[in-house]
Formats: sequence, structure tokens, C-alpha cells
Amino acid sequence: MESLVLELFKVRAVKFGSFVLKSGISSPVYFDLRVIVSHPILLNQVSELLWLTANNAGIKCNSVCGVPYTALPLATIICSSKKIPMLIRRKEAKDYGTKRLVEGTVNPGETCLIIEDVVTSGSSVLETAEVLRKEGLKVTDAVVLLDREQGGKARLEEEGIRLHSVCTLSRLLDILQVQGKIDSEAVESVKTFIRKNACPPVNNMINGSTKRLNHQPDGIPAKKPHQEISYGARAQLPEIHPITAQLFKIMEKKETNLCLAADVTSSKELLQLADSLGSEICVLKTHVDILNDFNPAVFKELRAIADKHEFLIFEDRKFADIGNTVKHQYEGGIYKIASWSDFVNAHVVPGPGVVKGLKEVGLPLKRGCLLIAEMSTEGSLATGEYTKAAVRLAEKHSDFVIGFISSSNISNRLDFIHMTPGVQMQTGADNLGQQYLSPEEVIHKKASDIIIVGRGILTAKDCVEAARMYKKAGWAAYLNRLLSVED
Ligand code: S5P
Repeated sequence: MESLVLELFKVRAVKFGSFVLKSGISSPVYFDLRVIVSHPILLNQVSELLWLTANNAGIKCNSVCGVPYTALPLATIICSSKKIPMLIRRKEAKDYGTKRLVEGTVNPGETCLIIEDVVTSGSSVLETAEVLRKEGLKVTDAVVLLDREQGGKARLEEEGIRLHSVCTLSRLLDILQVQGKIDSEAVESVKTFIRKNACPPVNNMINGSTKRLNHQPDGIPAKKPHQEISYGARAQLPEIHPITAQLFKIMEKKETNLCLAADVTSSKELLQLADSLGSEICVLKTHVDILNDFNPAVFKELRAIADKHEFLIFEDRKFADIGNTVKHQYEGGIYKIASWSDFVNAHVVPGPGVVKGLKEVGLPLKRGCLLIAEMSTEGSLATGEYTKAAVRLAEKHSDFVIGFISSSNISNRLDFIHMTPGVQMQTGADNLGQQYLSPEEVIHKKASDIIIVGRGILTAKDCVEAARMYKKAGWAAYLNRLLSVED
């Protein structure tokens, strides 16, 4: 093991320093195992160790499949030297000929062993397993050269795959430190990084018991490569709206993508909630017109609480009138929404006029606006062409529009933020048409950015504890999404 690790270090298959990963996260360690194809002795040694690890674990298989692309030569060497049939998984189905996703002779019911170079969250192994399983093959085990110990093993176990590793990241660090290749500072910074960026299990804890929350088929999240970049990296995009940049920075700093829907009817309760839950949230969403004791001083106080705890205020006014009317509704009346709300939202049903009207008030104050492109309610008419029209309108007015209320990621632009209401741990519906999805479903599978939670928190016995649970679940789902690109 020592000689293997030292050789990997020597050929720079493992490097220490400061690296920006695909997701935009900066990492103190970087693995590039592709280089081993240029070192035939090492290539053979790695293949041999992978096979030895499989044998030591008592794995019996009928065929071997390498996760494309780095593990392909490894699987080839194993299959050639051990005389085992190989299967090749295509990344894309050929658009001509057989359109097969797996090349080689597939005998349904047989067991196929997966070979991989590095596992982070386990998503690449899972994708390959899913393809093989669709062909009728059994996948029960995977062997990896290096387990980065970021949660991949547990994740794969949840999907019925045992992960066996030749080496773990901690073992690799130990060897390199003992051999004087890296100092204790480098070891500590890698360990801290791994702790902070571990991929948590998908199943969330409710009432102390593990419960599967999403009712979708298991396995592969929808791939939205453009969203698999960190909030922090998106804050740095050159043309980003100042409100969005501020929001992404807050999310990154406080490690939260939770927006509280503070649907309460007394000002006192609103302020108490804001203060007690402020540290858990990135946005507090208000419905000013449901307060039965509104007075302007309340919003001065709310602003101060928002600044203290670093969250933004979003008045969920859902403007939906002609430009001239919404201008007055936004700026004036008794509520003077524009004076205290960082951003608001609008329906797109009136067409561009509603955005233009709001913009006349909001732009000079450096405010932002979300367009309601989809709704969480059963039978919503905001679908299909309507949703697409909302995206086009947002693109035309991106000096003021910062993103969407939507159930999923609907735009390719990284500078638009997606906020999703209708979120609870227990999926289902209320008796007035509201429909709920879990944080994992919304943030990981549907690649939205922020969960909006009202009654999931407000009706809990302990609101602070509930907010913490949603914060944790939302962030875990985000890390899962983000880390899936590093595999
Ligand atoms: O489509 C939508 C849009 C919004 S903004 N569905 C929604 O539920 N909302 C708002 O999100 C709604 O007005 C409420 O304030 C919050 C959801 O509250 P909950 O109690 O159902 O979580």
C-alpha cells in the first residue's frame, strides 16, 4: 500500500495545495487518476490491487464494468488478465445503430462488479449501477481505488451496493505524512475540508427514526450540470444582481438555503419569530397584508433584526396588475413595501408591463423581484408555455428580476435564483390544494436553490428546533447535489 501511495504522489495523481473543483468549491487536495494510464507498471499494480480487494471481500461476479472513463482501462486489464467477461457502459446512447447503453453480452440475472477510480458522493457508481440494473443485471458490489470518505459508501449502501476500497483518504494521508511528503498542516486542512464537505445520507431523520422521504424511484438525480456549482461561486458571477450576490453570500456563510414563510397575523409574533429563527434562515418571507395590527415601526424593527442576523426580507405580494397600478401598490399605500423589502414577486399574467412598473420603483432602490413561473398548488395553470414565457421575461429584465418562484430549476442562467414553496418533511397536501415535496426532492433532485417553509415550522411544537431541522435537511440536499459532480 505504501509503495502504491508514494507512486501515486510521485506521478501527481494526488496533489496538495489549493484547487477549485468542478462545483466551484475550493479543495486542499486534488485527485487526477487519469494520469496513471501513462505509467504502465502503476496501471497494472492498481488493477491487481482492485482485483485483490474484490477477492478478499469474497465477491463473486460474472462480469466487470468500469465507470467511464478513468476506470475503463482498469476494468480492461482486470478482465483481460483474469479472463472475466467485460461490459462497457456508454455515457450516451449512440444515435445510430443499436442505441445500446451497455456494450458486450448481457445475460440478465447475472452479477456485474463495478470498478471505479475515486468515489466522493457515489453518484457515478450509482449511475452506472442504474444502467446495468435496467439491463437486468444484478449489482451488489463496487470496488474503488480511493474512497474520499465524503459519504459515498453510506449513500451506495442505501442503494444496495457495498463499496470496497483499496485505500481510503485517511490512510493515504497517514502514509504520506509518515513518509514526510506532506506536513501536519496539510493533513489537518484536508481533514477539515472532508468534514465540512461530507455528503450526508439522503434519508432524513424524523423523530429519531430514519424515514425515506422521496417517493420517486431511487437512484439518479436529474443532472443539471449548470446548477452543480456552489452558491459561493455563483455570488462571484460578473453580471450578477447585487441582491442575488448578497443572498448567495449569506447562504454560503450561514450554510442555509431555508426561507421562512412567516405567515403569522400579529406583529409581535412576526418580530419574535424573526429574532429567534434569524440565525437559521437566509430569507424571511412576509405577507404584510395578513397582519391585523400593521404599523410602519414594525418593519423598521424587522429590518434591524434582518441586519443583525443577516437575512433578506421578501414581501410575497404577488403583484398582478397593470404597470401603473403595481407601481403605486409597491411604493405607496399604508405598507410602503419598497421601503423595507429587499425583494418582492410578481405574476407574469399581465405581461411585461407589471415588471416595467415595479422596476420604475425598485431599480433606483436596488431592489429585486422574482417572477412566479410555477405554483405549488394542485391544478395550477402556471405550466408549460406560461412558465417558459416567465423565463423569457426574466431574461429581458435581469437588471431587476433576480429569479423565480418555481417548483424546480427552470432556467440555465446561474445568476437566477430559484425559490420553491410547498416544502415539508412529510410529503403530501393540505386540504386547500397546497402540495408538499421534501427538501431533498426540491434541492437535490429538482435543483432548486431555496426551500420556502411555512407551516412545517410554524405548527411545530418547537419552531426553533424545526427550523434547524429544515436548515440541516436543505443544506444536506445541497451538498448531495454539489458533490455528485465531483465523482
Ligand atoms: O406557489 C406558491 C407560491 C408561494 S409564494 N405556493 C406557496 O405556497 N407560496 C407561499 O409559500 C404561500 O403564500 C405561503 O406563504 C408559503 C407556503 O406556506 P406553507 O405553510 O404551505 O409551507
